[in-house]
Amino acid sequence: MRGKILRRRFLKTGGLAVGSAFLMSCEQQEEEVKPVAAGGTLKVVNYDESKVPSYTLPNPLVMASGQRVTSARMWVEKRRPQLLKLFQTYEYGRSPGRPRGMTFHVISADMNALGGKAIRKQVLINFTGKKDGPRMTLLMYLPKGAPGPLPMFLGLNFDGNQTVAADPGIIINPGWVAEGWGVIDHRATDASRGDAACRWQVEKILARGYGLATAYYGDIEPDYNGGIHSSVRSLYLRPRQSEPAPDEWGAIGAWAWGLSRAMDCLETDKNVDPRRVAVMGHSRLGKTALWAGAQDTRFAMVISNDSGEGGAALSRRWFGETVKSINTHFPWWFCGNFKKFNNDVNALPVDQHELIALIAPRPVYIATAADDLWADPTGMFLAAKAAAPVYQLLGTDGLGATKMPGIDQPVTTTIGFHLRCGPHNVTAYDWEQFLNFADVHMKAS
Ligand code: GTR
Repeated sequence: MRGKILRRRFLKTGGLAVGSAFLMSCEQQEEEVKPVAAGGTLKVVNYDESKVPSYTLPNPLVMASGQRVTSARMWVEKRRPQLLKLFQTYEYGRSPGRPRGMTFHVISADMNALGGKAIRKQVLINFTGKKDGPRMTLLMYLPKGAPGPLPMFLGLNFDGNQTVAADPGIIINPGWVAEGWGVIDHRATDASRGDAACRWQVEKILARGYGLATAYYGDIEPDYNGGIHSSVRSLYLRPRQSEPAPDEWGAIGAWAWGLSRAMDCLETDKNVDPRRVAVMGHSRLGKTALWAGAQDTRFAMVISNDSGEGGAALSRRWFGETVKSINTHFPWWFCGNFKKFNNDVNALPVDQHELIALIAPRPVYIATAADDLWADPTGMFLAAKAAAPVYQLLGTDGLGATKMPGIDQPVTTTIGFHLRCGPHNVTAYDWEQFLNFADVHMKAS
């Protein structure tokens, strides 16, 4: 329940605070609290561009020693591993690799799904191969009759695979899900089928010649404080260890790990082209998609929608959500060390433009929404822009905009970007841009 309620509550409170101009420094801001209707408290948020204090971003092309990165080779061999280690140590935590004994079993296949437009497969991924071990179900749709192997979008969903399309053949997730439409006592019912269909646009994706693979993020870790004990993370706790060490993975690390396990599975499917898999996610799962793509270079493309703080938005920019706020409200998302920067974000050895840079030279698309100020659309654009020198060093065109593009004016250079009109969500418009971007950068095998 917690995950969904918090998600909704914060969107609301973030919205209520829009327009509040508070003349104060960052330090003062952290001390201030403002009561909200839901009965909780919300740190005062800055939504006033003129109040953003100046900040200096770390240069992705300068080594920790101060030495400049002057070649693609130096980036790949020296700076990239250094940055990856910093993100692991201070923000998302270290994750384990592929577990031994993992198994994939196709538990359902339909060659005539969605009125004959699709092939639908459901694959049980058993992470340890043990009978009672943790598992996730990967739902796959492939366009029927399209010449394969096919390019794919892969993303985690919030409420169970059955919410992705109103397709009676999708297995209803039997585990804990957040309260919401068609959910009774944290168990999904038939009524939840297709509840998130507008966020997935399955038919549109298939009609454009792409497949879609998705799994429920709660199969990897349910999204609440203490969810670790029903998470794959608990498999890796050492005897007498009840919490991960300060540099070990949080829930975002676990969800990203799950995406890599889904990729392990896709690699075994003859209908899928594993060199053309785009990892996609929205909001907290947009943060997850970036972290998955940064670590796992098998993902050919990364699409991050409204990812905000801890995603594509610059942490050092005081606008919308802050590091302190996210660590306070969602302490299980990041690693323990990240909390050390709650009151001194400028001491963070990295910032989010360097997360984007870790994906280079692979195409990355940063989608934002004009009313989603909590996620700081400008901060996401500035991060994309500050990642561009790395993309250019690696021989790509970087980001084809020097100023924030207008509403609904997508940019489709190797770093892609758009500012959609409207609120925090994934819409048909967003998917059209993701598909256009994929057509430019991933269509040809
Ligand atoms: C918000 C959170 C954001 C974003 C969002 C979501 O409450 O503050 O960072 O991730 O939830 O995932 O829906």
